[in-house]
Amino acid sequence: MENPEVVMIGLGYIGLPTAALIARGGTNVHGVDINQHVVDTVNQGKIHIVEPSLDEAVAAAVKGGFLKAATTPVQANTYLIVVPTPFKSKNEPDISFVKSATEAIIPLLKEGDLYIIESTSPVGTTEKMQDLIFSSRPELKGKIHMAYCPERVLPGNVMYELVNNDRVIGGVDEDSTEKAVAFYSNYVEGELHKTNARTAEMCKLVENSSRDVQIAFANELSLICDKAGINVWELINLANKHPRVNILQPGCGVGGHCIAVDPYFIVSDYPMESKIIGTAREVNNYKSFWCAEKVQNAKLAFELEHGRKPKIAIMGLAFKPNIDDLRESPAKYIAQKILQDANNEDYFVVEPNIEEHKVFKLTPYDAAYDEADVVVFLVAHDEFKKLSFDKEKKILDFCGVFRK
Ligand code: SAJ
Repeated sequence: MENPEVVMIGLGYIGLPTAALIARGGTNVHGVDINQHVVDTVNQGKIHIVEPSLDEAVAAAVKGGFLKAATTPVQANTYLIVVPTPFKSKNEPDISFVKSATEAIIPLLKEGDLYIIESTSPVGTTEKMQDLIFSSRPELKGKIHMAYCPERVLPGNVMYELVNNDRVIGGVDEDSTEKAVAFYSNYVEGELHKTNARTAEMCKLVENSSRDVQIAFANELSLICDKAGINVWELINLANKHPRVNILQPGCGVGGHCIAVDPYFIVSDYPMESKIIGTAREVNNYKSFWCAEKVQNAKLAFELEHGRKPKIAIMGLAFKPNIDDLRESPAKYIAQKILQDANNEDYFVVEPNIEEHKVFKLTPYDAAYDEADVVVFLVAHDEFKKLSFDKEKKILDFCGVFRK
């Protein structure tokens, strides 16, 4: 490809859809990934992740000659950093991928270029990368534009939300913000909100922390109601009739790659101040542990009453309803915990959204429900809601499948 205008570093869940979107508009995009398999797959016009409509977008972009992948960057005008920011040690964010991606493009930068980080990052990361760039290229001071612009797309709806969601765009100075806004306005139909880099970084973290805190409130209520002998689903439904109350739903914990992770980016940098955010993480983690304990107790109670071990159905492994994604899934954690404490009981593990699993032997949901003495609902998949409540069984409904 001659003269790519955009270099996209990181061709994962966000980078690849974004690259395809930009290329679809007729812009030459050079995608970079350290994984050769990813590079080869993309260059064949195929995809290595599951996301509706992404396959067509990538196929069209590659066929049209607008998207090409490689393991190293080349010179362009705009560089997007969309790499993972995992944890270093316990709950401390690791920005080394952002740093190495930045180092790879430092020799390529020239006057007028635009550098954007989209990766979820601790506050101050964009400024740190600015220092890193200027430490080896001081002549670029005041001559390049740098901004932070987080994505906020929902897995499963990425191609729509990338275009239609509002974006928050924060430059290291006003010119940078303007330049980044002009760039995104070519692809995004949602509103583009201008701010500075630190606020944009914090905004992403706060959005997911806010949801985590609200879910923790619901989970805390579920523990209180369990002791008080109150149906938490009915309670929340009634409380939400108040015109200014909107409580979320309790579950078996909080999973996924974002909401259970991003709050730690705040807590690790501001431990003294982020009391509620830190406690919410603890409450949501404890909820999974509590669910596993409840199953253990139900097993023992059944054995005492019936003089035999129960057959147990574990319903759902995904991190939320109606998806096949088991990443950071509390349901998977609980299933592992239950099976690890197993003692000759018969188990049925159910996950209707996946065909097979290398650790769990899967059983169809209706057969598992029919056979089991103890049924543990971990994820409120739509299939489960078709089952009728069987009062002969001990049902542990942690996610409100039978909430009515
Ligand atoms: N959950 C509950 N109760 C609820 C709602 C959710 O227990 O009432 C649980 C789910 O079961 C799941 C977890 O919370 O385990 C997270 O699910 P989710 O649907 O809230 O979020 P994600 O991880 O699929 O996507 C989120 C979204 N962020 C927000 O809603 C603030 C998405 O917009 C972000 O782009 C994404 O994180 C991200 O990448 O940051």
